[in-house]
Order: sequence, then structure tokens, then C-alpha cells
Amino acid sequence: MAGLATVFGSGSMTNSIAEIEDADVALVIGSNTTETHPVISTFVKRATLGKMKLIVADPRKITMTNFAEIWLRQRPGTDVALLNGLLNVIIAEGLQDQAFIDERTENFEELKKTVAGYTPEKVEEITGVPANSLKEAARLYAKAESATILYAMGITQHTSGTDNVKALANLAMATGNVGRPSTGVNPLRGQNNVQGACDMGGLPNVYTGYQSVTDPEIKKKFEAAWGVALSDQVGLTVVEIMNAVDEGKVKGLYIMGENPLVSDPDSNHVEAALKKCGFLVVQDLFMTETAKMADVILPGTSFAEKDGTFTNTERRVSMVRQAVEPVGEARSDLEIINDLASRMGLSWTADTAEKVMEEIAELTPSYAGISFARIEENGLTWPCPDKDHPGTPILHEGKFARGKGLFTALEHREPAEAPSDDYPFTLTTGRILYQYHTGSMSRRCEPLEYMAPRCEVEINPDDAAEIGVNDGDQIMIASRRGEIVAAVNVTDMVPSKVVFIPFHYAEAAANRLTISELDPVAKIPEYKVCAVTLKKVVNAEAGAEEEAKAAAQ
Ligand SMILES: Nc1nc2c(c(=O)[nH]1)N[C@H]1C(S)=C(S)[C@@H](COP(=O)(O)OP(=O)(O)OC[C@H]3O[C@@H](n4cnc5c(=O)[nH]c(N)nc54)[C@H](O)[C@@H]3O)O[C@H]1N2
Ligand SMILES: Nc1nc2c(c(=O)[nH]1)N[C@H]1C(S)=C(S)[C@@H](COP(=O)(O)OP(=O)(O)OC[C@H]3O[C@@H](n4cnc5c(=O)[nH]c(N)nc54)[C@H](O)[C@@H]3O)O[C@H]1N2
Ligand SMILES: [Mo]
Repeated sequence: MAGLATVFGSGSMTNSIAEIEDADVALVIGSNTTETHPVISTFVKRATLGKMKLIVADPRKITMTNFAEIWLRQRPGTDVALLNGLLNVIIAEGLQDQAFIDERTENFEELKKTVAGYTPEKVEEITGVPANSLKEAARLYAKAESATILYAMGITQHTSGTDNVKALANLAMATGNVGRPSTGVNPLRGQNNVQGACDMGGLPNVYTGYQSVTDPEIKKKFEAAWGVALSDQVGLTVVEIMNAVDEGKVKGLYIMGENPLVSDPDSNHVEAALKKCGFLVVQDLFMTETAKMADVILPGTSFAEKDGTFTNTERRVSMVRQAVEPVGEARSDLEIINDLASRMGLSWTADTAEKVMEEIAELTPSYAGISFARIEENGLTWPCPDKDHPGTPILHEGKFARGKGLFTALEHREPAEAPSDDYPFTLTTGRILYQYHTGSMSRRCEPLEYMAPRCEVEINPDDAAEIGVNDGDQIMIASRRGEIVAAVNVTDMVPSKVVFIPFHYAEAAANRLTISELDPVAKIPEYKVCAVTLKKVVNAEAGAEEEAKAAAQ
């Protein structure tokens, strides 16, 4: 996240996964850890059987709340207020780490002024979290010898996503929970290799290793290495690209390993844009909803059919080796891209994963010491600046990447779309354990599909009673942008007036409903809050009767 980048120098975990287990306190905020990072969740759960005290901050009654000492159930989209409230209590009770603040940070006075306005009572009004729970959580976190923060998309997928991350950094720095073992601000990254994709410059503003495209020296270095002229203009992010396609400013799209028709916000808009796109290429393992709209489809190979590396959430670069032969006409992404380059008259010589890694090391200071030979047995954690460097599991030991840690004074801002008379419910979207994203992979896996075959919308028992729906009934969910029909799951996972829909099901795609409003800095869409209305379509028993009738005919 660019948010963390501005504070900590890069958007990755500040500490390693193994250290989490030794923390005295863990704050899990906006992460449904047992369902989305099940392995990491086992360390946290095991630690709570020992000395660890767990604080969970999540609007939903996720499984982690069963292991928590304190559960803060904030209204979706109110995390800045919540975190300011924690700091308000910490400062009011003198629980901050003043020595750390004086020596290692800047701008604490500004922060102090702002959080003074976020008294526990005021925060209760904004977030719905009882003032007393807030105080208890503040004391528990601040008094811990080592406190770690784990967060995920519940924090970032908001128009206030960057502010939310900065607010977490404020909390960690004010209590000196940075740069030591089992502390820090740790985003649990999503995909197995999303860290690697970002490290490799899969962002609109940087080359590999976060080297800025606007820096003339960096530009010169890459131009010399690649023998081509390069642009010094920052590009567009995903949602911005789709908007530009819609406006006719972008005329061709080459999509590799993404299914935006199902995963981007406001799918009806995405669909309209893709229809207008002059030339669409999709390179994927499967015939996805997006691929069906393409002019050209290039079949790629999966992780099991090729060599390479993944960089995981703790910045560890590990080897992946080919285990099976490619299926059908599928070829590796590297082969496809290299062939395309040849047809464009370029002669690229890095035709194996190992040679690509050599080039990465040559051009990327943080990866300079990494080679296939060195990671054959165990991975290496970047920064790894030279061939003898052992890697860096903990960032910011002794000092921050930017020198002093900067506190940011932040005010609570409401999400882009508030509930109204016409759309009285707040929709939040995300994942379930048994499916993965747009389902293009997981829904082809029979046991997973058996466990979670259909889109279910979580509705609180009070709301279900009011609408007159039961488990399994079909319900229509509509927003200002679209509508879907899904099955009802009556559950106290969600509070009253909040519904949750996983975005895995193309036939009932949550993103038909979501809003494409972006965080102004990180440009991440507000997947976690929009306004919807609910309408019963057919109840489960009537549905069964209809089916029986149809079958009898
Ligand atoms: N099984 C499975 N695992 C996955 C994935 C998958 O598709 N399936 N995807 C992977 C990827 S790419 C990612 S990015 C991660 C995402 O991992 P997570 O971020 O853990 O998953 P989400 O379900 O998106 O939502 C996280 C939590 O945010 C909470 N939440 C909603 N609104 C708010 C809010 O306003 N504030 C706070 N604090 N919390 C809120 C939700 O209740 C939920 O518990 O999962 C990864 N792991
Ligand atoms: N409503 C809502 N929407 C969301 C989110 C949310 O929480 N709520 N979360 C967002 C987040 S965090 C994420 S990460 C995105 C995920 O969104 P996407 O990345 O669009 O979703 P996937 O289904 O993982 O699509 C990845 C595609 O890559 C293909 N693939 C896999 N491996 C390879 C490979 O090696 N080569 C090639 N060429 N293709 C490959 C797969 O077959 C699959 O079709 O969704 C976002 N959308
Ligand atoms: Mo993700």
C-alpha cells in the first residue's frame, strides 16, 4: 500500500511471520485471519493458549473473536476514529513511550492535538464501540512489552484506506512497538506472490524494488540496461485504467492473470468499458468471464508447470519448481512475453527464470544479493544488498527508512456512500475460506465447490425477521449500480443493518453492487462499504416445491 510506503518506506510486513507468535499482544484489525490466512492464524491461535492476549477489531463476528480477550465491533468505515480513540486513551493515561517518541519520531504534538478530540464517548458515537471496551483495549495494547498489529483488506479497501494504515502506524510508533521483535505493523498480503509482483514494479509509478519512474537517474539506469527510451510519467492504476477505457483514452488492454469483470468494483461499468475496448488480450489459465470478452486469448501455464520464485508476505523470496508438464497449448508467461517481444523486434535474452533473476539482481538494490544458487535450499528476505548478505527479516531496526518516523494527524471521514431511506443497509464484501477471488480457479476444484457452491448473503437475525426471510431463501440485493440474487444466511456474524457478500460468484457477483470510489492516495476502491437494499424473491420451501414440480413434468 502506498499508505504504508509513505510512512515505512515499503508496503510490506515490518516483521517476520515467526515472530508473531512471541508477541504479548496482537491486534488483528480488518483481517479474517482464519479464513484468508489460515496458516498464520494457527500461530496466533496457538499463542493465545500461552501468554498472548488478542484484540480483534472487526465489524463481523469472525472466528478470531473466539480467541480474543477484547473484540471491538466498529461500524464499517470508522477505523480512523477507532484508532484515534485508542491513542486518545493512551495519551490521556500517559501510556505512550515518550523516550521512543522523542528519539525516533516527528510530529507527535500535532497528533496529540488531533486525537484529543476523539474521547472514548465521541468515538463510541462514531464507531458504535463501547467507551469502556476502547479503554481496555488501549491499556492492553500500550502496556504490552511487545505488541504486534496484523491487518488486511478491512483496513485498506476504503476511501480512507491510506489514512487507516497511517493511523495504525501512529498507534505502533506512539507505543514504541516498531523495530523490535514481535512488534510492528504487518499487512497480511493477499496473493502468494503479490509482494513479488509489487517488488517487480507491477505498480504504475516504480520499476523493480520501488525505484521511481520519475527519478532521472533511475530512468537512465534502466534505459542503459534495456537499450530503449523510457517514459518518466506515472501510469494509471486498475480502476483508473478501466475509466480511461470507458472514456476512449485507452484503446487496447492486455490483461494477464486477472479477471476484472468479476473482481473490479462496479462490474456493470467494467462490462460497458470492456465492450468499448478496441483490442483486448487476455492471458490466463482458464476461460474467465473477462477472457470471454477478449479478441485474443493466450493460454498461460500455472505455478505447477513452470520454474520461478514467489516473494511472500514477509518479503521472503523462495523457489518454485516445475512439477508437471503444461496442459494443451499452454505456455509459460515468460515464453509468451518473450515471443511477443521478438515479434516487436526486440531481442530479449533472459529466456529462463534464472536469467530473469540475474537481471533483477543487477538492476534492483534490494534484490542485488539474491540468486537461484542462494535460494536453492531456503529463501532470502529482502533487503539483501549483496551476495554475502544474510537477508533482513526485521525492517526499521534502529531507525526508519525515512530517518524519523512521522506521525500523521488524521480526522475521521465517512465512507463515500452512506445508507439512506432507499438503500438502508451497509454492504461489506470479502472472502470465505473455501473459495478464491473470482472462482476461476477454486470453482473448478470439486471439493471446494462442494463446500461452498453458491453465493450466500449474511444477514443479521433481526433484519431477517423484519424482511421476513429465512436461511436459504432467495433475496435480491440492489445498490445504485446493479442488483443480484443470492441465498440468505441468517447469522449474527454481521450486526444489524450490515450485510456481507463474498465476491467469488460470477452468477451473483458482489461487484455488480460495489462502488468504484477510490482512496485518493493508494487508489484502492472502497470494496468494504456501500449502500444496498434487500428484497425477498422466493422462500426456500416454495423454491423446492417449484423444482419438484418442474422435475415431475
Ligand atoms: N480463502 C481465501 N483466502 C484468501 C483469498 C481468497 O479469495 N480466499 N484472497 C487472498 C487475498 S488476495 C487477500 S487481499 C486476502 C484478504 O484477506 P482479508 O482482508 O482478511 O479478507 P476480507 O474477507 O476481504 O476482509 C477482511 C475483514 O475485514 C472486515 N471488515 C469489513 N469492513 C471493515 C471495516 O470497516 N474495518 C475493519 N477493520 N474491518 C472490516 C471483514 O469483516 C473481514 O473480517 O486474503 C487472501 N486469502
Ligand atoms: N467486492 C470485492 N472485490 C474485490 C475484493 C474484495 O474484497 N471485495 N478484493 C480485491 C483483491 S484484494 C484482489 S487481490 C482481487 C483479485 O482479483 P483477480 O486477480 O482478478 O482474481 P482471481 O480470480 O485471482 O484472478 C486471477 C486470474 O489469474 C489466473 N492465473 C493464475 N495463475 C496464473 C499464471 O501463472 N499466469 C497467468 N497468466 N494467469 C494466472 C487465474 O486463472 C485467474 O483467472 O479482487 C479484488 N476485488
Ligand atoms: Mo488481494
